[in-house]
Amino acid sequence: MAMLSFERKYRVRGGTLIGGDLFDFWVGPFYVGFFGVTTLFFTALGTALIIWGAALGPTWNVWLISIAPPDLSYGLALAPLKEGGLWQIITICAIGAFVSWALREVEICRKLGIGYHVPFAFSVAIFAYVALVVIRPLLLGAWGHGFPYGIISHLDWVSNVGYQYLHFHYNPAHMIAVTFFFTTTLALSLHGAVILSTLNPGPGETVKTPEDENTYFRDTIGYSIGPLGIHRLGLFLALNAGFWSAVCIIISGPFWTRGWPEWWGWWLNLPIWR
Ligand code: 07D
Ligand code: 07D
Ligand code: U10
Repeated sequence: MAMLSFERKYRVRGGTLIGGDLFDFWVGPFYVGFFGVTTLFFTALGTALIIWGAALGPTWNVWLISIAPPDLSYGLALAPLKEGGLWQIITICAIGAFVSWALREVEICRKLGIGYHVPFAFSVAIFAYVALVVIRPLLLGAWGHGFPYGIISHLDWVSNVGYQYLHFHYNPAHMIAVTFFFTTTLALSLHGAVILSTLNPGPGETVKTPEDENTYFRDTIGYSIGPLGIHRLGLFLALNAGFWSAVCIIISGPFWTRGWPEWWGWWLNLPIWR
């Protein structure tokens, strides 16, 4: 079915989680919905506050603009706007916008009658962000442990926090997360490549079948996971990358305060070596 006639067919009322028919309409290609409105509200407010924070700061250089969280001495209290309070409200707006976006995705899934896989996947990204700016700061007792909102400054934060634990590569959950990230790109490159090789052959050649895809992998590595399986695997790998990232930063500080290389002492202390 052509895209435009398909849209006419499915663009019907219903499936909303909240608000009934009130915002159940489209503007151009965009579905609006109650959560579209809340997305726009939080995005507009958050962006305006970032621009205000930038105006207070020393630079308009887009790479250097940075909105810092409050000093550690404020603990878990609210800080004055110019001393981290802005960061706190921007964080609320960011979470409000991300969660609204996920719920708008849910409403669109309900309209289409498809599974909730996409909003579920986005929820894992939101979880990683919340781990950084809410869960870990709460466990450490100060909002000052969140990362600053700036393009270069957030890189400085990652490096500084990494070196606080001497050698972040020794964090076992970071190892698992990195491995999942790498495996995700391997899986996507294999999948993209095999699909193009069969479905987009040279001029004059015929399009091949999923059997050819299966056979290719059976011939090379002895096993094919299949056309549905590769998508399950891809989602599994990608969600684990985000999930273990959240784990690796939540345990750094709240559950392990020394350098990460030292964590591996358990291996040297195994009774079998004695
Ligand atoms: C391609 C989808 C499109 C999204 C894009 C990002 C903004 C920010 C805001 C000026 C894959 C849009 C960017 C809206 C502008 C202001 C105030 C997604 C795609 C194009 N980072 N990070 C980047 C964010 C964290 C790290 C780039 C966000 C953690 C490292 C971009 C978050 C840690 C490097 C960016 C976030 C961390 C980057 C490219 C939130 C650990 C890089 C992102 C909300 C996760 C790379 C200069 C990209 C870079 C980079 C955005 C969090 C580490 C500016 C929105 C604190 C090591 N990050 N980041 O393509 O070039 O994502 O930095 O959590 O090297 Mg970051
Ligand atoms: C948090 C982004 C969420 C985004 C959301 C959406 C918008 C809208 C609008 C485009 C999680 C935002 C949307 C704003 C945009 C439009 C229109 C994603 C998030 C909700 N590391 N490390 C990781 C590697 C080192 C350190 C994760 C590799 C060093 C610290 C990943 C290497 C030291 C932290 C990872 C390496 C160090 C991490 C990041 C190599 C520094 C974290 C991915 C090859 C000296 C962070 C939860 C992620 C983390 C993290 C990879 C090296 C420190 C596994 C490959 C040794 C402190 N590192 N790292 O989490 O786990 O994405 O955060 O050397 O905090 Mg690391
Ligand atoms: C996949 C797939 C598959 C496909 C696919 C895809 C996965 C089966 C069939 C999809 C994949 C791709 C297309 C490939 C490329 C994608 C990526 C590389 C991922 C990264 C994507 C991007 C970088 C694009 C990001 C763009 C976004 C998020 C759109 C932005 C949208 C808006 C701003 C509007 C949002 C709408 C809302 C909230 C609803 C309400 C709407 C309205 C009221 C109308 C519109 C209003 C506006 C535009 C105003 C905007 C105002 C804002 C934002 C406030 C700002 C305020 C200020 C003060 C500045 O598997 O195969 O093929 O295709």
